Amino acid sequence: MTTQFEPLLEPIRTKGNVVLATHLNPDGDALGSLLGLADILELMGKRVFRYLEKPVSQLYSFIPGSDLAETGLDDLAEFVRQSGDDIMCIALDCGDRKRLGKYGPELLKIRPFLVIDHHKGNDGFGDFAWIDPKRSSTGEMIFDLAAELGQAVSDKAAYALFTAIVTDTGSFRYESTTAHTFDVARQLVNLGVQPDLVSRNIYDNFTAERLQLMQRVLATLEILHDGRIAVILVTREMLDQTGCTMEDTENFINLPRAITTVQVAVFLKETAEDMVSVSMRAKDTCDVADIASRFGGGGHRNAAGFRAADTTVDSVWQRLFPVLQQGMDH
Ligand SMILES: [Mn+2]
Repeated sequence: MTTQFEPLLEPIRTKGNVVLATHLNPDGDALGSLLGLADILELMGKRVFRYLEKPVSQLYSFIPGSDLAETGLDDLAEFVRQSGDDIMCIALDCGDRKRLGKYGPELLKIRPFLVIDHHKGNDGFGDFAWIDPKRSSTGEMIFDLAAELGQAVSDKAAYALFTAIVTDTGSFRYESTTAHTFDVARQLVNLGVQPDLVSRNIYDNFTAERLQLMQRVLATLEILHDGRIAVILVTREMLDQTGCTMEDTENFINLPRAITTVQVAVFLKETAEDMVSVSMRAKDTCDVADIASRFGGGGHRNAAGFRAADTTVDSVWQRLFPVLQQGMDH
C-alpha cells in the first residue's frame, strides 16, 4: 500500500496535543523518527507525549530527547484527559497495529489516529495513514513532512532523523537508499549533524559482554543450500551466560548476511521459554517479506521477520527452512 501525506496535514496543523508512538523493541528509525518529530511538533507550539513501552536502551540514549520518553499508562491517560478533543496520536514506523505493544488498544482509542510508515506490509490502519514502501526510513519521511509544514528542523531533531536514516539504510548501503535519501542526509548535515559522531555512537559503542555474546552466537553459524542461506541462533542461556539482553543482538544478522554467496541470512532468537522471534535479511531477488507474511509476520523485501509462540527454535526452523529454499528456487 502506498498513500499520500496530504490528508495528515490538517490534523497535524490544527491539533494542540500529540501522542507519539512506535513499534515494540524500537530500532534506530523508530526512536529517531519519534524523537525527531516530537521536537518538530514542540517547535510548532504543541504539547507532545513521547510514548514508549520501555525507556530508551543504552545503545540509543545518545539521541537528543531520549530522556524525555514516557512509559507509564497513568501518565498517558492523564495527558489524554487534559487534552480533551484537542488531541491526535501518530504511530511511526509501525507496520501493524499489533506491534504497538501492550498499550496499543489505549493508543488506538485516541482519535484521530495517524500512521506514518514505510513497511511494505502496512495495511493502512488508523484514520489517516501515509505509507510509502519506497522510502528508506520513517525518519526520511518526517524530514519531508517538516518541510511541507514549513517548520524548521532544529539541530536536535536533525540528529534524531539522521540516526533514523543511517540505521535503517545500514549506513546508506541498502537497496532502499535513493538520491532523495542522500539529499535529506545532506540537508541534515547542513543543519549541524556530524556523521562521524552518529557513526561512533551507533557502531563503536558496545560492551565487552556484547562481543562475548557475539562469539557464542557466531559459533552457531550454519551455511546451507549451496552457501545461499546462513542461519545463526541466540538462546536465553547465551544471554544469561554473558549478562546481555536481546537488545545486544541488534545487527548481528549483518555478519552472516555479509558472506559473499549468502542470499538470505536468518537469525533465530529464543525470546522466552517457548517464544521464538525470527529476523531475515535478503540480498538480490529473494523477497523475505513474502516469506515472513506466511508465518504471520511482515517487513520489507530485504528485511523482514515474524514471531511464533508455544514453540521451539528447532521446530520453527524445520518449518521455515523448506519455505526459504522454495522461495529462492523459483
Ligand atoms: Mn523503519
